[in-house]
Amino acid sequence: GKEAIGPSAFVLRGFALPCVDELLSGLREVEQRAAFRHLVTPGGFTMSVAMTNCGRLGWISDRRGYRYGEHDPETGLPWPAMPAAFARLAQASAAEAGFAGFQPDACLVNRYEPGTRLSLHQDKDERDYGAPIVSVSLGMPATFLFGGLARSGKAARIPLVHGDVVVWGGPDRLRYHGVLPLEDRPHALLGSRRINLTFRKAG
Ligand code: MD5
Ligand code: FE
Repeated sequence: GKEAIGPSAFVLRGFALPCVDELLSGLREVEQRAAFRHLVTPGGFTMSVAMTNCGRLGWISDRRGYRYGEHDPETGLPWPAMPAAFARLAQASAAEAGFAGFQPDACLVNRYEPGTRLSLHQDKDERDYGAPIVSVSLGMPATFLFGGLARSGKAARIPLVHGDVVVWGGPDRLRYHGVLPLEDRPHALLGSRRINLTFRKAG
């Protein structure tokens, strides 16, 4: 099922379920090489969501700003390669939503624990806003906030559960969005965690 949540944004309910085992083994490899960490914002706040990356480019934040880079600043090593199962799912999801030929070069991995949240923001650090963004939800459920092109105005609340995939493109790509503080509703495979894989063409 393809559920439109905007002119060019779609929820694909359960689209990741057939490949969850592969995604979780890919995730274990990624986090062994590039551990989850809490980034600091340019304003000096430590993010409650823990992050890591895979693929050629990784997103980071520090006191100097937000940017994509080829190396993990913690180790100096290139980010781990994007597991094949990640790339396949991202491409198939984009195609399902009408964006054939999506080839992400960046996968930001977000780890939420009970009480953590992502405040309203826009994703503006990528070079080409023409490419869609694909997000895969694993583990505990979350409430996604989907706002408009201005920070003010009210945001729709969209429940996302294990296996859901969301694709944003076109005019929806730059909408404000966030995630409400997570409730502790432990998941059978992931326990008290939510993992979100966010695929982008950043470079
Ligand atoms: C998450 N992560 O659930 C979300 C999923 C992030 C982030 O927001 O920046 O890491 S990606 C949601 C998203 C991406 C791009 C555009 C829009 C939503 N949107 O226009 O609503 O961890
Ligand atoms: Fe975002």
